[in-house]
Amino acid sequence: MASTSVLGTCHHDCPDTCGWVATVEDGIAVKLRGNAEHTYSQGELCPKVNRFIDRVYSPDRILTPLIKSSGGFEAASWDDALALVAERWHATIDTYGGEAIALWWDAGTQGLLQESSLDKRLFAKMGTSRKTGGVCGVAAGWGAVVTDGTGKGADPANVVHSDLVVLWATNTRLTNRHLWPFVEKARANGATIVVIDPLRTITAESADWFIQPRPGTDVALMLAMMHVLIRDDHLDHDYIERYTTGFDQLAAHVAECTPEWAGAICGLDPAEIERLAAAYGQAKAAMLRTLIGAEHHSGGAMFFRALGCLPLLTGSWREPGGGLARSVGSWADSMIDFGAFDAPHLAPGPRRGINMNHLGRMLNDPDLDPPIKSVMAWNGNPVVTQPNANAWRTGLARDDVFVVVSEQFMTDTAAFADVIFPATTQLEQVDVVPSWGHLYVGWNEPAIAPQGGAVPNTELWRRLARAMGYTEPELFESDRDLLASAMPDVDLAELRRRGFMRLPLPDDHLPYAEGGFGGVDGRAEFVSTAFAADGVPALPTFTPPIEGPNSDLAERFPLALLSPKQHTRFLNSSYTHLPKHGPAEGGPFCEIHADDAAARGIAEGDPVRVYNDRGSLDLPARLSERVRPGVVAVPFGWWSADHAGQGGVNVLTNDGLTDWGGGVAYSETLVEVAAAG
Ligand SMILES: Nc1nc2c(c(=O)[nH]1)N[C@H]1C(S)=C(S)[C@@H](COP(=O)(O)OP(=O)(O)OC[C@H]3O[C@@H](n4cnc5c(=O)[nH]c(N)nc54)[C@H](O)[C@@H]3O)O[C@H]1N2
Ligand SMILES: Nc1nc2c(c(=O)[nH]1)N[C@H]1C(S)=C(S)[C@@H](COP(=O)(O)OP(=O)(O)OC[C@H]3O[C@@H](n4cnc5c(=O)[nH]c(N)nc54)[C@H](O)[C@@H]3O)O[C@H]1N2
Ligand code: SF4
Ligand SMILES: [Mo]
Repeated sequence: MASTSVLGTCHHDCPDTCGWVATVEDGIAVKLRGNAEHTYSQGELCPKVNRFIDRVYSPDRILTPLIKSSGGFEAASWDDALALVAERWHATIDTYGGEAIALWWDAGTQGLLQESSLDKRLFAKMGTSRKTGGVCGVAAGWGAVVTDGTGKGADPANVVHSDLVVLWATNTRLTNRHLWPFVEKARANGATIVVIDPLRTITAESADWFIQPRPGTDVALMLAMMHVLIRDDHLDHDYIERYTTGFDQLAAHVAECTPEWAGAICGLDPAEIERLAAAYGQAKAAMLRTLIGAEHHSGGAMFFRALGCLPLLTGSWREPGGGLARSVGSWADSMIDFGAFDAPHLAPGPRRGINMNHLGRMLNDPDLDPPIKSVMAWNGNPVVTQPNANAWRTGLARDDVFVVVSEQFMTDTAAFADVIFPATTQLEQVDVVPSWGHLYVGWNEPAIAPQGGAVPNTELWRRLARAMGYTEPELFESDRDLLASAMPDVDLAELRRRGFMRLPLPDDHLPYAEGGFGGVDGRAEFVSTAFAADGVPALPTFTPPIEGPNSDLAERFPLALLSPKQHTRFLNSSYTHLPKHGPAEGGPFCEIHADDAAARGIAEGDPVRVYNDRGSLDLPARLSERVRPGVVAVPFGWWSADHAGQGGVNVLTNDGLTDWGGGVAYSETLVEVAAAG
């Protein structure tokens, strides 16, 4: 039997970007394990991807194009499905213009090729609307840029050198599990591990110190920390002087932001805020670690902007193990030219931008001009994962909207499609995968042939371009040529042979030890001219949540709903439907504090209805000490079928945008919970 080992890289929207080794026997993948050589992931995958082979060979895979008919879906040939789509798109473009076609895609694969590459060219040529905004990381990134002038931060692996690790709005043990050993190493060296989260997560359970503020109030906590740092002179005056601007204005601005003031907003004991600020000020190398959770609020960008001010005050950027570690995705521009796939010259003219978070709303807008007549969705499952999901359901159900989806499975979104194209999995496609959790880039060599008629996204874009009758050579570039054009200075043969490669950054990478920020004169900015120009306060400022306890809505819907990732076997809404994943996670539920439950006559396990003006879900109640009074939590990732056809938790969530950057406020959602049944 011919057995080979093929090096690849996990493509999932996960910071860990693990290296893997597939064992292939007679063309069939029989084993997938972590690549023990991989410097960061060190031979381990995770409970999701350990069973990836089941996903690849699942009997539920979509393996031919499907066309919707009156009785459901019918298998079609590639030629027929492509011809139908091309005919409908040409008709739409002729009647309404290309902008009547809207795009939605996410990071279902984060591979350089298969996330978004040739699609940029095809849809420029068609003159479709552009996708703008983001569900994951744009508000965070832009918020960080406001303070540092660059979205770049510390290497999270440096956490091993820290003496204080603050895991702020991140559930490391679940969402970033390969960083946890680094955190434990810091603890073994004497570091204190702090978790700041409104939910007592599994990471909070493992911390030395858990701080549980009200959701959406962290900026007040940060301002109080700044107040104490300045009051007690826990400052690196030299660092502030050399590398920042606006300190005097900041000092005046936070003079009134006492721990008592913040304690009342955050629902925390002022003494605890004093202790946190003192610990932060006295630490030699305090690492702030955050990922995405905090951006899902109306003040999402301000969170990152304000957080960035803390290490500027203490100068902890000077220390290995200091600074602020969030997504390191943008460091990959040291190796990859992310503009290489753009081809604006192909576009017939300027193209309307549609924020991906508002496509659901816009599908229901009768006055939209031009109207949306077609949606092309790939690399995601928006009907489950976008907020205000009922707007998506009614919008995509419209008869006059032609929906095209590229998928591996019949997701809740695919079920709304008029045409579905079958997509390959990572074992079947070539790619290079940059990471947002570490400083290595991974190669993904296809281990097996594409299953059935499935094709990589890049091949779909080539086939669609041909079906549309286009001839520009840019639209047909091969995968290997695309990679070479985006990574001209990289020895791709070497990357392929080794499976991964470090970005060209030094081992002791300390980005701002000696300044080098991206603001005016290379400084970081306590006062932001960019924010002010856009109507956001120039100084870090706490603004109460728009859909929060002080809003009019709170009279009818007094409980704040959190809906974070909680499942070890799901990746967002992926895997939920597979037999060794969904059932093993049990099912969805609503966590509610005993006081709130008692006030509503709810006991453990009772059926409850969680509702607001956007939607309603029936769930079992779980009386829980993990949430504080006034806060409830429902896990995210379950499909509509797991909720008796009512949709996932996102039928309840808020699609209001963040203050800056075009992100969205999932976690700023008010609901009421009532006994049902
Ligand atoms: N197992 C697993 N791993 C995953 C994923 C998955 O679905 N499953 N998803 C991946 C993806 S796409 C991403 S973006 C990352 C996200 O990684 P993280 O950002 O670490 O995860 P989240 O669950 O989005 O948010 C983290 C925490 O933020 C908290 N939070 C919400 N609002 C607030 C607030 O106002 N203040 C504070 N302090 N905390 C708040 C939530 O309670 C949650 O526990 O995880 C990735 N990893
Ligand atoms: N309530 C709530 N909602 C959230 C979040 C939350 O914490 N709470 N988190 C938000 C965040 S941070 C994120 S990133 C989003 C994630 O939301 P989505 O991006 O929608 O993520 P998934 O649900 O994993 O869907 C990915 C889909 O891509 C498909 N796919 C994978 N690889 C390929 C490929 O190569 N080609 C094609 N064509 N398809 C492929 C998979 O089959 C899968 O169905 O969810 C957001 N929604
Ligand atoms: S999902 Fe994340 S933790 Fe799991 S194998 Fe992929 S990169 Fe690693
Ligand atoms: Mo995400």
